[in-house]
Amino acid sequence: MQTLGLCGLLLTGLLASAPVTEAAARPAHTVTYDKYSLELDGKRLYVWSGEFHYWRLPSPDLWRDVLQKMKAAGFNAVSIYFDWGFHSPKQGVYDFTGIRDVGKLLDIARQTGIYVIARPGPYINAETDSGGFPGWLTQQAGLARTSAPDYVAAAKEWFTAIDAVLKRHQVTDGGGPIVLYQVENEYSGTVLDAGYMQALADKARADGITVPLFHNDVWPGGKWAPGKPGAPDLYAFDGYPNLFDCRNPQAWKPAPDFRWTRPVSPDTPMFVAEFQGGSFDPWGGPGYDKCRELTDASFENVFYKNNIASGLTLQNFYMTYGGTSWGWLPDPNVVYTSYDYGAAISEARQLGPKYDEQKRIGYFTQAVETLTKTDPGPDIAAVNPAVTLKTQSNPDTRTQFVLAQHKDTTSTTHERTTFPLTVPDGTYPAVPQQGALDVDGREAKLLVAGYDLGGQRLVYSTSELMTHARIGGRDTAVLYGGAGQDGETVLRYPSEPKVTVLDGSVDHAWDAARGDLRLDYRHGGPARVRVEGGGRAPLELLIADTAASAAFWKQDTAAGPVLERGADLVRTATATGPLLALTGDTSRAGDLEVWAPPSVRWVTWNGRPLPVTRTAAGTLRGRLDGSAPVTLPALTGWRTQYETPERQPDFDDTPWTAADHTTTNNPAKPPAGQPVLNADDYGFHHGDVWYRGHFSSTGTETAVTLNGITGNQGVYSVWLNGTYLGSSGGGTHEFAIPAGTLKPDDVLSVLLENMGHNEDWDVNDAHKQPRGLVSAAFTGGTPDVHWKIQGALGGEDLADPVRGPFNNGGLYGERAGWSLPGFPDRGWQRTSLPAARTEPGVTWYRTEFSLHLPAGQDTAVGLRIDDDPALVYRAQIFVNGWNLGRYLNNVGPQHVFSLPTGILRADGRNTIAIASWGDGPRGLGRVGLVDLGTHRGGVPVADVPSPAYRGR
Ligand code: IPT
Repeated sequence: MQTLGLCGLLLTGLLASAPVTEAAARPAHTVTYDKYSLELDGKRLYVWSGEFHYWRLPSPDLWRDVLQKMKAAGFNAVSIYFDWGFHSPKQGVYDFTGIRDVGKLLDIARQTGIYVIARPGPYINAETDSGGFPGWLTQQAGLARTSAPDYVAAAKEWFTAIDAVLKRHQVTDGGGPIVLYQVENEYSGTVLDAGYMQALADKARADGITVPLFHNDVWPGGKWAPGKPGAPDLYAFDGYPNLFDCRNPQAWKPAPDFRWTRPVSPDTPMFVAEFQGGSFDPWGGPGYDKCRELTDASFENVFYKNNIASGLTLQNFYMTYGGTSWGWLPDPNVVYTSYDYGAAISEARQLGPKYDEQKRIGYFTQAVETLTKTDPGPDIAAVNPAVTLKTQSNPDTRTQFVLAQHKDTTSTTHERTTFPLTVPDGTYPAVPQQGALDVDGREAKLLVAGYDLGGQRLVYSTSELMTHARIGGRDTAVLYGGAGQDGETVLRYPSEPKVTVLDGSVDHAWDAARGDLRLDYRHGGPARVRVEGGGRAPLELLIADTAASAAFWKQDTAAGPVLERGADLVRTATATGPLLALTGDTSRAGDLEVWAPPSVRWVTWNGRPLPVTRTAAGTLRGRLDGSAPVTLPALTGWRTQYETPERQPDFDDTPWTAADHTTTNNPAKPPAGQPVLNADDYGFHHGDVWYRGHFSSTGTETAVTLNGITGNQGVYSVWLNGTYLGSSGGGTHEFAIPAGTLKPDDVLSVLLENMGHNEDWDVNDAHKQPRGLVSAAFTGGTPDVHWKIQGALGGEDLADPVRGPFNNGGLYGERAGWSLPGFPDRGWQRTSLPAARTEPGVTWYRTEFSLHLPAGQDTAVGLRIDDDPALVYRAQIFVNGWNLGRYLNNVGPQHVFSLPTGILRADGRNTIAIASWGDGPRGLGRVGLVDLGTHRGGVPVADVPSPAYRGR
């Protein structure tokens, strides 16, 4: 073995002369398609895409982290909803700066080398407030998602704004990443307005969108299939076969055979725009660990391969990174703050078995080009009738793809079988010829046969092919199968080749009559076989068990493809002359082995020289460090302050808005004789809202009946002249007026939590359901009430445009800057947690802490609240002024809140402010920081601008 030294000077020179990746003028490309696949510049593409929502990760540098992790797993595309409401606090006002900088997002996607499927709605659903509609859209008379002129004008306003950014980032228009554009979303119900669909498509085209347009049908029923009035170019559908009940994570539904959908749109590729990547989880739900179990690696294995074997060549997984519905982003009926979704990449950006399985299948789709053009073939009868063998084959090359699965895809039994196989290379009556093919529990196997693997001829393999590449003149392939399972690989040669088993135990036999080299083995971790001579280029087979296969990474570089084994993640590889620059993440120290062209002699890891030795097998091997330990500080030094001054009759509400509208565009009208109280009518769309009703009582009033609409899990609390009357969970409630409470000039104070607007899935304006008070009636009198209303400071004219429309509601503390860093809380009382509640209403808790997390590492930090679930209270968690969590102590299930780095200063001072609302004995339980995952590596993360308190 030879140790390769590295000259620091030379390295510096190489790095300095590294080519600039951004070409000055980026060439335009074509995106076309036929019935088989999408084509880029005429080259077929298997689109293997993951869904990611930048608006659920409010730290732009972390967008790069997520996209690099996707790219490293073999995704060649990312599908992105653009959330109208996230960008538009007010009609005519659009913000694409800071955490809303979608131009930056699309640049990062391009730099990462991942295509973008752009989904700007206007309606997106997505378990978010109003399904992505801005709050101001509640004030339209016309039915949303139809040709109603007010709605269409607004939708066009949004397209004008977002398309101006998107059009500059199309692959067709200067080499940007966008390859497809979706209009509307699951517009497949009872309202189907073709004029509206056509108007959206026309608008996108008028705005300069030149990539193909598509729509995602809710199921493969042919809604908006090409040729129908209003239909876009491509047809796509959605599929969530295991549905959304995470309480029963083992209750699988059968895997759908989508081959029947071929005639639905016969001339466009089979395209699933959303296929289940996890599940949402509602308030009080079982939590995302259960959703991850419902859609675990075995689900991906069985269902995603089944889709491939149905002929689908565009697949997008919803979600691949879910993120956080921070602030008031969640739709109240379906989700809470976390949108982890049980996805392959967790909310805290951690990778696990689901990521590994995506990678195994994803690498396969990207390595095997013949997969992009297949027709269904006849099923093969397995000897074991519990196993079904479906086939697809490429009409040009006759490569066969054989999906071995349980006849009942929900089955958990262990089946073994052999089967007959006919490929252009001949007929094999029983495959494998030794041992058997295992279908063990919830697994499926997608086998490839009759395939030109680089310079080799693969007759068949009962191992699955993860990837292959020609590296340094040698075909290198990674095969895998379940640990301990039999594997058999047959390769065709003109003459007998030489077989060398470098690692592991592999039997080989030469069938001179056929020219078959047959390798038999058990999958383990991993075997390494060299095949040389025989009239073909040399071959190296790396035969791993499923777990061991996850350690392989592959990238394309200017010097050709490279392969690595080791590390928790290899993000990028850049070859420049003899230098291979790798970036990636490690948690524990371990070896990294690199398969690279012979020109590569030096390796850097995260910018530093990595001493490597050349192994006997000709690869390079180095040792990577693990991460340094991280200690998070305990949260101490809490200060507390009760607010809720609005309950007092002498509170000055003169600056508040008079809630005196007598008419409204909103379809919900107030009761006769009462003013419009819907908070949305007054521009207060998100979070908490206060009402103060001034009236002159006669002294005979004994009760007041209020109707407050909060959305699921909301609350409102009522005070009369400073006396607490009680609270309601939303809806109509009668509050008794205790004797002696009335005065000549009375003030009824109501604090109401708007949990968010409903989605508009059914095209019935459900998002327009009022939020706030809708009526008030007294018993024993009919006083005339004059209402004032106050929500988030400034209403639609945001007081805090940096954090945006979803960050703040109208709590006194929010309006007074108590949530912000730098607020002078020195006068507040010191407290420790858990803390008792002193009065019904809202009490704040603040503290600061410093973090000095080790440089060059990525620690995902969470904030954890724990308390007795019998105690009824709710809290909003502000970190450096950002509302990163809403906690319902008695409802759950969320106790750990992800604090994205960038918002959380990894090296600096941080402020936590928690506003707790309740009328029980507890103000706030125990609060601490938790390490949700630490790796050496990561991406550079700049602090997100977080304006501090400046006096109000
Ligand atoms: C589909 C929506 O298109 C998507 O926005 C999201 O809501 C997803 O579901 C569920 O997370 S609708 C599906 C329930 C048929």
